[in-house]
Amino acid sequence: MSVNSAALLLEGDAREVLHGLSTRPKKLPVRLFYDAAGSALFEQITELPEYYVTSTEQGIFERHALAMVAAAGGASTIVELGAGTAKKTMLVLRASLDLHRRHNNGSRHDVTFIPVDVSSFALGLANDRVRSELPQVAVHPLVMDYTHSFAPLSQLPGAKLILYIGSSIGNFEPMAASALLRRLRSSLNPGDSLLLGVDMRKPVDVLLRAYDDSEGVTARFNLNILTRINREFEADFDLSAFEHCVRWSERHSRIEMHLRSRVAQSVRVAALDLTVDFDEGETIHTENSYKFTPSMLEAVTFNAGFAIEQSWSDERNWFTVTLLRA
Ligand code: AVI
Repeated sequence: MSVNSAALLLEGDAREVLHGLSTRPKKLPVRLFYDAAGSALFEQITELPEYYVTSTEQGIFERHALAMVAAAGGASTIVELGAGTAKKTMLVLRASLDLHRRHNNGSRHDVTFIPVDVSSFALGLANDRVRSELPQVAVHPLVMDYTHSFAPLSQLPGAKLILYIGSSIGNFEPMAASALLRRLRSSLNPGDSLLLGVDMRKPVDVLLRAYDDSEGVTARFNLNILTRINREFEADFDLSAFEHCVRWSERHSRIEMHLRSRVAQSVRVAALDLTVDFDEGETIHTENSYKFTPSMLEAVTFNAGFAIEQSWSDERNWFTVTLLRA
């Protein structure tokens, strides 16, 4: 059977892995990074001094969370897409509680938090953290793949504030980013708003260091995708025969992560009945991380039907949190 007809019989990850390893340049879907080991490595990345993304965005929330929540009209339901360890979210929830306390004399469960993720493990962590640190907040985790549908969000009562932070939108190509935001917008009601965190362009050496850190955590994060394919698709990738490789693409305004084959080699992926041949130096493209200019941000959000209401940034303008209205 040819690769193309075999691909028709497969679904989801299997189909994409087969397709990605059979095309040139080779590629793998970015979501495969986030198994338990990959998610733990990503948490380590967020603590690295070189990975300015998390600390810079955190600083913006520390300074402006109250202004953000007030500008969003004091929505009492806060939805977070992609539940992380919720550090920044805690700042928004605290600000929201503050605002409600001032207006409603602090009645219990004024604020509802809905973390949304495909991983129930990630949701469990977010749930535990919010419940133990902010017992006044009602938490209702929602297991959902928001890259496909936002339909359940339109059923939620009352005005909502959606958080899509951490520059996760930067891992989508601009057209796909607009399409995702457009789907999100169609599930919002009048009065709902979106806080979107995006990473901005900055000196290339800063970007390269952020994605190729001195401790090699990002390299391990990148290589972990091969460990996952070995486990889930019975492959025999030898991790020592690949190296982490980071490039800046000026044309696309994005950081690219690749895995470069150190030697000419063949890799067997038994579960897909596939043999993958690599030339020496050939790469698998594993991730794009777009870095925005103000006009890129405007285009991506405008194409999704959103209007930018207000933006907050750090003093270096390295990161922007934008409040969008449908
Ligand atoms: C999740 N995402 C926003 C991260 C980023 O910066 O693009 C993923 C990441 N990849 C390598 N380091 C961090």
